[in-house]
Amino acid sequence: MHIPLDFFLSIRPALFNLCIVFIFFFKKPLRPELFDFHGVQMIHYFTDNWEAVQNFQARPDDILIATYPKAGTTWVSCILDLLYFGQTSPERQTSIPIYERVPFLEIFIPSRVLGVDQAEKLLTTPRLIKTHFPVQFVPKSFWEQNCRMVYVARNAKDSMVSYFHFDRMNTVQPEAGDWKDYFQRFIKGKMVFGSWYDHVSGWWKKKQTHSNIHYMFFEDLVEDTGREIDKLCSFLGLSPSAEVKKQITGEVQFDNMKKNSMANYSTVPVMDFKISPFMRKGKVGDWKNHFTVAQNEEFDEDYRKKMKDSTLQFRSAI
Ligand code: PPS
Repeated sequence: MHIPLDFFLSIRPALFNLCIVFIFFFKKPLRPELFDFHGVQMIHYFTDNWEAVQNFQARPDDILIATYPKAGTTWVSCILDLLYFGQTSPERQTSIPIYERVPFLEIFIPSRVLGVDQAEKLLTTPRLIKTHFPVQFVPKSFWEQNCRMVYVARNAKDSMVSYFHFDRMNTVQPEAGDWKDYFQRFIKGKMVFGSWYDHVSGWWKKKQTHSNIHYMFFEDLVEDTGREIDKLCSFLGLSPSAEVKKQITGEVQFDNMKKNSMANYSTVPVMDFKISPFMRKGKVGDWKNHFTVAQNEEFDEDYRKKMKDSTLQFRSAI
C-alpha cells in the first residue's frame, strides 16, 4: 500500500503531541548507569560535583559519618544529632529531615539536592556530615583539620540484601535487576561506591594509623545500642546523663525511627515505598531469607579469598 509523504507531514504535529503525552504518563525515570571512576564504580550523581566536593573546607570540629551504603548511616546520624542537639534544640527532631540535619556531602542532583551547599549552610557546631566515599575519596581538608570520623560497617551479606531492596525502590540508583544477578554484581564490586570488601578494608586500614576514626559495627548496635552510644560518647568526649542516654537509646530504636517521618526518608520523592520502605527490617541475619544454600557457599568461599589478609571480623548472626 502506498502512503503519500504528505500524509506523514500532515500528522507530524499530532504524532509529536502523542509522544509528549506518552512520555508524560508512562515515563519511567531514567536510572543512572555505573561507570569506573578512579577505580571505583560510581554514578554521576556522586561525581558530577567532584571538584567542589574535593575542595570542601572542613572545620576542625566537623564530624564525618562514613559508611558503605546500608550500614546504618541514618541510625548513627540520628544518634549523633540527638547527642549534640537533642537537649538544646529538640524541635530539630520533629521538623528537619535527617538528610538535612546531616547532609550527604557528595550528592549532586541539580534543583533537588546539593550536598556541598547544604553542608556549607549548616549553622550547627559541630557540623555532622555524611559520606559513602571509600577512604581514598575523602576530601583532604578533613584530614588536614584532623576531623573526627565515625565509620559504620555492616556484614556483607546483610549489606547486600539491604542494598538490593534500596536499589529496587530508589529511582536515582541503578536498576537492581533480579536477585541472582545482583548477588554476582555485589561480589564483583559492581555497586555504587564500589566494592564492599575494598570499602570496609580501606577504612579499617586507615583506622590503624589514624586515631580520629571510630570504627563501629551495625551488629553491635543491634546487640546493645546503649553500649555503643557509650563508646561513641567516649570517642567524642561527651558525657550525657544516664537519663539522656536512656532517652536517646529509646528514640533510635528501629520501630521509633521507622514511624518518624523526619528519620524514615518518607519525605524523599525519588523513593518508592510501595516497592520497599527505607526502614525495612533493621535486623542481623535477614540474608538467610534471600541467599540460597549454593549462593551462601559461593559467597563464603569468595569472601575467604578476598578478606584473607584482613583482621576485620564481622558477625552475620548474633
Ligand atoms: S543509606 O541509604 O546508605 O544511608 O542507608 P543506611 O541508613 O546506611 O542503612 C539503612 C539500613 O539500616 C537500617 N536501620 C536500622 N536498623 C536497626 N535499627 C535502627 N534504628 C535503624 N535505622 C536504620 C535500615 O532498616 C536499613 O537496613 P535494612 O536491612 O534494609 O532494614
